[in-house]
Amino acid sequence: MIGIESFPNPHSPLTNKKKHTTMPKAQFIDPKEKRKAKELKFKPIPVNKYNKSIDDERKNFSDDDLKRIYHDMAVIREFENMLNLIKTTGEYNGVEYNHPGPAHLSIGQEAAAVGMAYELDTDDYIFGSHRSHGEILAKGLSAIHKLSDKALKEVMTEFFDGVIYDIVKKNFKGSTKELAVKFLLYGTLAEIFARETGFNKGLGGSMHAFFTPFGVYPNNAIVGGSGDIAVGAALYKKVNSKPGLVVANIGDASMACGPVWEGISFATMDQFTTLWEGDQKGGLPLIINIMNNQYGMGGQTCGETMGYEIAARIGAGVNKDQMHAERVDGYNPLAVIDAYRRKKKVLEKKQGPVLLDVLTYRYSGHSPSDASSYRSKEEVEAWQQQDSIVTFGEALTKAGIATKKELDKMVEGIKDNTFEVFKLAINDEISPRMDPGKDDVIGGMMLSNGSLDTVEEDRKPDVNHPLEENPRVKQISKKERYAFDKDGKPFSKMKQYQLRDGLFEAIADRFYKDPTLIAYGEENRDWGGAFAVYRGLTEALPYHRLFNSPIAEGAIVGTAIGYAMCGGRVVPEIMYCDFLGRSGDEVFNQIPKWQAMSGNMIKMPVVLRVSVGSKYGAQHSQDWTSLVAHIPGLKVCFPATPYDAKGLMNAALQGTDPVVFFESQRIYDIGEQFVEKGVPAEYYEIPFGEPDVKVEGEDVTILSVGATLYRVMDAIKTLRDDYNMSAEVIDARSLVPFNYDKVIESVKKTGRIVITGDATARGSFLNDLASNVTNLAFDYLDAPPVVVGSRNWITPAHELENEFFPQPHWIVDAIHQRIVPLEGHVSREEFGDSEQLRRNKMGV
Ligand SMILES: Cc1ncc(C[n+]2csc(CCOP(=O)(O)OP(=O)(O)O)c2C)c(N)n1
Ligand SMILES: [Mg+2]
Repeated sequence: MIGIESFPNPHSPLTNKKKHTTMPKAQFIDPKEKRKAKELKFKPIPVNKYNKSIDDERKNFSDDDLKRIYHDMAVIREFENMLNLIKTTGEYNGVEYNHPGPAHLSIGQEAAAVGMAYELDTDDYIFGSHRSHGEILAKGLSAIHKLSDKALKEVMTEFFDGVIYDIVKKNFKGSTKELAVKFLLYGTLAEIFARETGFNKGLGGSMHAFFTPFGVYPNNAIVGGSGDIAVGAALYKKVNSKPGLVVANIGDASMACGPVWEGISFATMDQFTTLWEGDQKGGLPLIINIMNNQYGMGGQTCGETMGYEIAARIGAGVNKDQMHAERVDGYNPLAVIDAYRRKKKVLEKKQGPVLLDVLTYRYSGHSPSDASSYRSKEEVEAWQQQDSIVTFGEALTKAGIATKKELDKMVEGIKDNTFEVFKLAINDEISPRMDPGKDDVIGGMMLSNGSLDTVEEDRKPDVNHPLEENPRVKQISKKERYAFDKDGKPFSKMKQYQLRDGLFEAIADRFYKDPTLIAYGEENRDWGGAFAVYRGLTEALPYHRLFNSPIAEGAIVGTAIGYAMCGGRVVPEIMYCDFLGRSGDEVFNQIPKWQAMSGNMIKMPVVLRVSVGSKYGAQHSQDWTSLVAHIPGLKVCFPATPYDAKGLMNAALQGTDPVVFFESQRIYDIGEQFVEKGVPAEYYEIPFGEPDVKVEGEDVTILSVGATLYRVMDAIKTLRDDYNMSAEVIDARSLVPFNYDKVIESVKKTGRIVITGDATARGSFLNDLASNVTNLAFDYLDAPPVVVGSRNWITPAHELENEFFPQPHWIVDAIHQRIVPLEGHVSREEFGDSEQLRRNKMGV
C-alpha cells in the first residue's frame, strides 16, 4: 500500500506545454534569500478616514440616489421595527400575530447594510449570517434599482413559477419596480414566517433566507459559516471567469470562528498570483465585510472577547497586501459606499481579497428576549443620538436635497407598505404553510437526484492535452482489468488495474466533460493526491482545476459548498477520514442542508472524497461512515472493488447531490476480483443505494461495508472448507440511500445474517442495518442479525490492529456463538451475552 510517507513524488517531464504550464511548480526556495536579516513592515491601516460632506458628494450622486439611500435605510428600519413589535408585543399596528421563530434584528445597522449593497450588481453575491434581514433588503432594493423592468418581470415570473409574483400582482398596484419592492418584502417576510410562499418555501426561515436572482446568497445561522462558503463562491467566479464579486458579511464576534480564519487562509493563497495563469491569475474577487456592531450576543469584542481592538487589524497578518484592510464608519452610508467604490477597483485589478471593518451598532437586543443586561442604557442612547437615518435625513434637508416633509411622507409610505405586506404574509389562505407530512415534501427536497453530464453546457473544459495522450491513461491501458489470469493466478500488483485507477478514470473523464469541475485538497496536485489517485492529472489540468489547498479541512469543504451553490461541480478531498472532525460543521450542517433549506433553489453537486486509513493509530484509522450516514441530506457510499469504485464515482459525478465518497487506504491497490470481464474502459454508472451480491450462497448472509469485504472473503473460505457452510456475501456499496430488497431476499433464503464493517460497533450504521433487517425480515430469521464491528476503543497501533478491526475468525466465531453452532469450532473472540453486557456496562 502506498502511504503518504512512502509515495514517490511523481514529477514527470514537461511534455505538453500548451495553454498552461504542465510542469510541477518550480519555485526555488533560496536559503541565501530566506535567511537574510530584515524587518517586516506593515502599512498603516486607515480607520474612519472618510471625511466628505454631502455637498462634496453631490457630484458623485444624484439627488434621487441620495434619497434612495435614505429610503432603503428606512425600509429596513420599519421592517425590523415590525418584527420587534411582533416579538415583544405580539402585534403590529393593532394586528395580532405570534411569531415563535427567531428574529435577530439589525435596528441601528441600516447604513452599514445599505452602504454595502449600494454599489453591488446582481452579479455580485452577498452571503451573511443570522442577522441578515437588513442585508437581504438592502441588496434586493439595490438589485431592483439596477435591473430593467423587463428583467425584473422575468425574475418574478420565473421564480417558483410566479407564485409570489401572482400574490403581489393580485394585491398591489404600481409600476414594475414598485411591485418588485413588494415582492422583495413579501418573499422575505413570508420566509421568516415559514410560509410556503416565502423565498425558500418557508424551509429556510429568518436566519437562512435568501434570494439568488438578486444576488442574495445563503445566510447562515451557524455564525461564521459564510466565512468559507463565500470564498468558494469567489473561487467559482475566478475559475469560471464569471462576472461579479462576492461579499461575506461576518459579525465582529464571528471573526473568531475557525471557518472564517480557514476561509481567509484559503482566499489569500499565494498560488492565485504565483502559479495560476491566464484569466485565472490574480486575487479572489472577495470582500470580507465585518458587520461590526461591537457585540457578540453580549460579549464585547473590543475589550473582552477578542484582541484585535480594531477588527481591520486582522488583515495585516494575512498577506502582504494586508487584505487592503480598512475600518469604515458604518454609521454613514456614504462612507461605506465610498469604500466599496474604491475596493471594487482593487478587485477589478485582481488584487483581492479585501477586508472591510464596517463599524456600526445595534439598538435592538441580540434577539427580542435579550434584556441588554450587558450594556448600559447610556451607551445605547449615545449611539441612538447619532442615529444614521436621522443624521443622514438631516444632512439631506440641510443640503436642500429633500424637505423634512418629503422624507416624512416617504417614511409614511414605507410604513403603509410594510403593514400591507405584513397582513398578506400572515394570511393563512394567501400565505399557507407547507404540509410536511403530505407526499413527504421535505423528504422530496432533501436530494435532487439529477443527472447531468456537465453542469455548464457550451463551454469547453480547460485541459492541457487530449486525455488519450495522458501518461497515466497510457499506463493504465496496459493493465489487466481483471485481477486473475485464465488459470486463476493473480497478475502482479503492478500489472493489475487497481481501485485507484478506477477512481482516476471516472474523475479524469468528468474533467474532460464538465468545464466547471475542479478538485482540490491537501497535496492534490504535484503529489498526485496522498494515495496516488490523481497521479497524471497534474499533467492534464491547469492549476485552477486541480490544486493544493491549505491545510484547512473546514475550508476545503466549505469553499466547495460555495462553489457548488453558484453552479459548479467540485471534488474536495479529506486526506484521512479522521480529519472530518475538522470540517464537522461543513459536513454536518452545511452541505447536507442547503438543497432543502433553499426550497430546492440550490443544487449541491459536491463529491467529498474521504480516505479511511489504517496503520497510523487512533487519529488516522477511524471509519466514520456511520457519523455521516446519520446526517439527512447526504448520499454516502463506500465501494470496495475497482469496478464499483469507478461506477459509483461516475454516478456521483453525474449527480446533483452531495456525496460523501469513502475510500479505504487498505485497498487502493486492489485488483478487480469479482467481475470476470474486468472493469470496462468505457463509461458506466452504478446506481446509488444498490447493494451487490458478490458471492452467492445458501446458509448464511454476510453483509459487509467497505474494505471488510476481503476479510469476509477469507471468512467464507473457512466456513466452506471447515464447516461446509455456504455463505452469500453482499457488499453494501452504498449506505445512503440503501435498498433493502436484495438483503431481504437473501435472508429469506439463508435465514441468517451477519453485518460487518470497520466502524466501531456502538451507535453504528451497522446496527441500523441490523435493526432494519430485523423489522423487515423477522419472520424469515432463525436468529437476530449479528453485528461484527470494530471494538469501541481507540484504534491501536498497526501491530495491535487485528484486535480492533473485525477479523475473518470473528465472523466465524459470531456465527458459531449467536446463530448456529459450528461443529468442532473453537472460538477465539467472545460474542456471548455476558461479554456484550459487560462491554456495554463498561462503555467500551
Ligand atoms: C457556531 C455558532 N456558535 C454560536 C452561535 C450562537 N450565536 C448566535 S449569534 C451569536 C453572536 C454573534 O455575534 P456576531 O458575529 O458579532 O454577530 P451579531 O450577532 O453581532 O450580528 C452567537 C454566539 C451560533 N449561532 N453559531
Ligand atoms: Mg456583532
